[in-house]
Amino acid sequence: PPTYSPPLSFPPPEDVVPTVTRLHDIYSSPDLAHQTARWSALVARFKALYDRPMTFVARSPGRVNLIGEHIDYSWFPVLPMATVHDVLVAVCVLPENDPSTDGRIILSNVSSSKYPTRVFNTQDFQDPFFEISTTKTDLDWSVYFLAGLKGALMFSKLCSTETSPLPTMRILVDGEIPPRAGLSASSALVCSSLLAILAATTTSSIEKSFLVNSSVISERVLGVNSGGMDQAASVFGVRDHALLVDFRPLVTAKPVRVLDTVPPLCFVLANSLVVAANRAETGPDKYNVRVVEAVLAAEILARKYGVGRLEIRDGFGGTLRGFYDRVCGKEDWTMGDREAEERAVREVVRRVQETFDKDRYSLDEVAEMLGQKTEDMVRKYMTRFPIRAKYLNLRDRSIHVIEESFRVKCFSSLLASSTHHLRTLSTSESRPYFDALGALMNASQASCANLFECSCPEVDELTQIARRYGAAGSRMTGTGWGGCTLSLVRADKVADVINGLKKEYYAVRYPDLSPSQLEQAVFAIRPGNGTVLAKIT
Ligand code: NG1
Ligand code: MG
Repeated sequence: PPTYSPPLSFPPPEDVVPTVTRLHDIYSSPDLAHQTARWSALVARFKALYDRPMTFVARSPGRVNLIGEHIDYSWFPVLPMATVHDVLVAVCVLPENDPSTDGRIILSNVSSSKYPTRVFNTQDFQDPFFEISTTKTDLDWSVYFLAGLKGALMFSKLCSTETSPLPTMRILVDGEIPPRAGLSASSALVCSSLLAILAATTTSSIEKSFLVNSSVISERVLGVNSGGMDQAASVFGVRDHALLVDFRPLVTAKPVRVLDTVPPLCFVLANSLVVAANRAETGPDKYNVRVVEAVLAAEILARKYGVGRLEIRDGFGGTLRGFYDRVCGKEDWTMGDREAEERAVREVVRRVQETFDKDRYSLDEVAEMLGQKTEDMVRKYMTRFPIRAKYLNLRDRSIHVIEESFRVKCFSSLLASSTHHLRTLSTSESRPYFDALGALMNASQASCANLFECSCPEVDELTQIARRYGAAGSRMTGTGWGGCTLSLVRADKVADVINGLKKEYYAVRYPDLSPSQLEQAVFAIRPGNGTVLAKIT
């Protein structure tokens, strides 16, 4: 049977955003031809547009999450990977004495018809706490750039980093991450914009953890009370590896190799083409409500079981991780004795069930359990981020979070042990590992659908089709309520799964997709490298 040992013990990678000069340092061989053409086109386009060469590129990838959904904001570790798909922010900083220096930042996009050029005055950003207007229903693409810019200015100031004033800049963005698909194109644009501004204003080296923390907080100005998974995956990504991202005591990412097993593990991504719903305009009904449910559940449980005050996450509230650690009396999150761990999970779930005996509470009832007046509770937890909710479900959300965190623990320790042993196993001997990993993904999907209620019929259907065509496991990835599914597939089954999805999902629901739209909707995906700064020589 699969073993859940040895425990994960990887040295954390160096905490500095690398500066690279060759595309080999970013991409793997299968991607080099395409990327070489793409970067050359970008260089030429920049020169044609601005009549001067770009001098550096801040590059950040998207991410898919293997397992650990909606638990990052409860501070539990998650297991995403960075995608090869990325966003490039190409920059030229105009020197003070250049005749064209005009105090403007011109922001263009290679897809200029979809993402029109925007012009800003550096003067408008003299106060780093400037407002970004997010009242429009459809956010302009430039707000993600502005969030990154604001984050760079704000955090340099708060951390008293030596920075020069914001210079005149010319910028050209080239993104290859399908937007609104649950691949975190938004976070990739925030991270790369933030890095671009830092690179333009400071000569000191930039720490990955600084970039992650500042990107997480700056993306929140767009109205979503997000955890840190997307930014961590984007920044810390390592090719061919998933990342076990932990948020406590600091944000760290341990790379776990996923590709060199026999037969290789592959992942197939399928976009339901139902728009994911954590954007600023829909967050109030969905994502932000889940964050509040998780926080209030943690606070009520801590109060009821007298475990003491919980550490507060980003000035917002306690976390279920905090409660869990107190109950188990342990702070470190590695897999110990599996049976003992499972007993601990059961015990915490039992307490959740004992505390919340129904699945829907009015705000007044929640406030009473919390020992606060409703208006105080609303002011404290439900005003900083927009929320529209009359009822909260504390029980099912908490059970999902606790059990999902255990699935992450099992999945990551299985992967770690498999990379130590699987290469020496025959196909039939390795089969139980695939089945065990797949079963964890399937259980995650069921829990997201039934307890966390963040899936949707189209996404459920994609996972069922993928399993029917041979996937070991299949689940939604990202915020949900649409977006993508990720399936774990053995190399020899990848084509079957992709063809099955095309035939039974896309041909039925989206018969009018062009071949290239179809290629963008369903494809095999490999983990790629994280954020880099590329110097153009
Ligand atoms: P996506 O789907 O990329 O927007 C969101 C959150 C993550 C995490 C997942 C659910 C943002 C920017 N990201 O991801 O932090 O909570 O949902 O696991 O809101
Ligand atoms: Mg997003």
